[in-house]
Amino acid sequence: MLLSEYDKITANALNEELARQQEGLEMIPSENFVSPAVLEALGSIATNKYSEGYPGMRYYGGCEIIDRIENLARDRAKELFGVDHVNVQAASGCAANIAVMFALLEPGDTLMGMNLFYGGHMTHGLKVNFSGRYYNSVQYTSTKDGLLDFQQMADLAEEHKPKLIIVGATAYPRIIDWQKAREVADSVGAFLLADTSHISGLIVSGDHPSPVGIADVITTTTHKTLRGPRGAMIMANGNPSRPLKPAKVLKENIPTLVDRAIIPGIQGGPHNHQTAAIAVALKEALEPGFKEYGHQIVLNAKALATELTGMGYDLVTGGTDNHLMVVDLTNKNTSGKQGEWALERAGITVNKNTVPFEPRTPYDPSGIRLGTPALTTRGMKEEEMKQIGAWINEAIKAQDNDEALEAIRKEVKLLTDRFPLYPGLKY
Ligand code: DSN
Repeated sequence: MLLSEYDKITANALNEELARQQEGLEMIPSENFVSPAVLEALGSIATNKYSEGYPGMRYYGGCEIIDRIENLARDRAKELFGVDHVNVQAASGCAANIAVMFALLEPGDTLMGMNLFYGGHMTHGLKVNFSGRYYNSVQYTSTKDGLLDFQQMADLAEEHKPKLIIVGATAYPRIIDWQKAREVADSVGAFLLADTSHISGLIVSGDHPSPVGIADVITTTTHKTLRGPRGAMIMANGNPSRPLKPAKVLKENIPTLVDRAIIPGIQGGPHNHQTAAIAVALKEALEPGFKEYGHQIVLNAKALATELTGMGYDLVTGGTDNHLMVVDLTNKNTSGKQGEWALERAGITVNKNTVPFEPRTPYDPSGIRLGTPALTTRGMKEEEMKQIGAWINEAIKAQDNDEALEAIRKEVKLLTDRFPLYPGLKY
């Protein structure tokens, strides 16, 4: 039975969400739109199969074809990023990072990562996260200008001697200097984890330097700038032992340690429909057109940043070099929460975000975070960014004026109608 016949409530909700995605401007920088081919693989019968283990070493029968799919995803990722080993089974970014910690650390060991409220991530050692409760977490922040503070990182490393340093961000608009992070890690003999979740698509397009050959281990989600399904990958150089034997915590054993951390460490059966969709997304990322896509994400972000700065908006670090920007709304007499709400009613989806040295609270912070990956997937360019910048300004100024916000929403709809998303799709 078709979904629309069997469960109208769910089908209708999906149709409403489809309309929301089609009619609005999706500017949360960690979101994107997968291609119809990725969507098809994600909704495929591969979800029916259990396959705990790895290709050629499964705990279940009937895995021959799933092995082919997983090997395809792994091989494409290896080619795309130029690494020896890729694990494609982590359910998502948090699980990928937890697996790396489980692989390299014992409970109580010291790790160091960027504080979430300065642009880092929960799994980089936030005290209320697994990474901050089961390990002794030391958090670095930023310079007063919002830039990665390598001097502070080096000083904290010297003082606390972390076994693992995590570098990577969810709200950092500038290029990350992996080499400087490597120097800090080497100064105390720490492992270096590069969390490239936000920027892996830009690494593929050459718009951000790659940490391959610098970091000991690299994680990425697959659904952000990489434009795949929800999922994650863990990459390292070297090859895992086969069969996966217990291994000492040494750099050369990272592929083995990571594979063992995923299963039997923290996960069971891989999500094979997700692996199939990752394989398709990686084929797309290997196409020459993906490089153009990455370049355009950055051109669009820069165009939007210029527009907003020109209208007096205060951007953390003064602008952007990548796919996102964090806008401090303090000088516009509003907060991140109010700004997010006003923009949502105007058909523009963003998320409230803390700014470095945040004086407010994470639930009602000073800023909003905006990004261009999803709009770029729809085909929008600098001209549209200029118009969108003007609408953002109007919506922020309108605050609670429903009529003004509704008028912007209508204009937004006229624009999004020109950039169709999933034509013909209906649940
Ligand atoms: N939730 C992701 C983001 O929005 O950046 C990070 O996990």
